[in-house]
Amino acid sequence: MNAEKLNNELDSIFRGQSSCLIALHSFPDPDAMASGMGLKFFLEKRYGLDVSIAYGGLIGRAENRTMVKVLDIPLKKMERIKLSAYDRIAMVDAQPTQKNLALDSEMYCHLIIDHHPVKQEGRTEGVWIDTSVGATAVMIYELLQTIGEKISTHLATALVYAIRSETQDLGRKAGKRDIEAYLQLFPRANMKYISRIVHPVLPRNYFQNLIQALKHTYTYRHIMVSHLEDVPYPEMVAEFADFLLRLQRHTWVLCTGRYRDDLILSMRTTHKNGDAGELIKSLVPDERMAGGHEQFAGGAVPLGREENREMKEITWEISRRFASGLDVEKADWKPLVKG
Ligand SMILES: [Mn+2]
Repeated sequence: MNAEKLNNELDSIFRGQSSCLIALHSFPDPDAMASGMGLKFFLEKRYGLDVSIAYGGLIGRAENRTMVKVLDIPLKKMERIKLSAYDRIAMVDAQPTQKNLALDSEMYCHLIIDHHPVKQEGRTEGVWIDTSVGATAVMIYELLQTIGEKISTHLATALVYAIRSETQDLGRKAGKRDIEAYLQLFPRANMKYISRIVHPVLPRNYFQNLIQALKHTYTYRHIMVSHLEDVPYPEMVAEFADFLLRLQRHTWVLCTGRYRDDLILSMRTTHKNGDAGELIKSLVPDERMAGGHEQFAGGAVPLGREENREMKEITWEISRRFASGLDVEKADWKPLVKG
């Protein structure tokens, strides 16, 4: 399947309809938001539909909040949406599963566009999944090219930022198509907007969270673990994992943080052929709740009413299995910072 082929299929899904809801995963990232924006534009132009974009959870990360503000992305909260008011439902950068919270898992999505591995085998109609690109935004760009409509500065900026943030400035899992889309969109994007998004204003509690996180970070040889306890928003776990991976001579990091009823896990490695996606599956009780690529992976462990003491036991057991998965038995963890 490619954009051209999908475009032919779309007629039977959308022609004659009047509205569509685009569902993003909960806690949407730049790729999800830009993809939603791009698909909205496509459906409006090609089928004259009334399109809303909705997400569950919240947008916590300062960069993502700034992106919504600067690019004026029209997002609605899923809880305020009346699903029956829409003729069609589309999902981008995610697939309907029990765990994406934004939609009922029974809900039928007429269209799915995603670059993550297939979560539910079998269905082909209205589904375009392509794991060979670094971002869903690239697929959306290719789809937009099939209709030849002029893309606005806001949309071009969103897609450019999505590709660069999802691939760490084209350094992580970026291939030929990612680079091509990026270069073609780049002249149409607004660099002042991008700069504001990349260097967002930070709330005071960001620094409190940072010091808290640093105090909970331990190292042993080339491995780091950090257990952030309660986090104000789930993406903070991945954000901090990316940050820690910059420590010299350390090549693997695992971060955990508790958000509501889940312990969120985020793993990173500098090894191009590391197997983070496989290793993280061995750390969670249900391997369907974890996954990723060579260098980055994420997962979740559902929690009960654990007290702090039990939480410590759980997270240290996860650390032990993480180290053991990297052939380090009996790690003698040392705090990263003093005091
Ligand atoms: Mn994505």
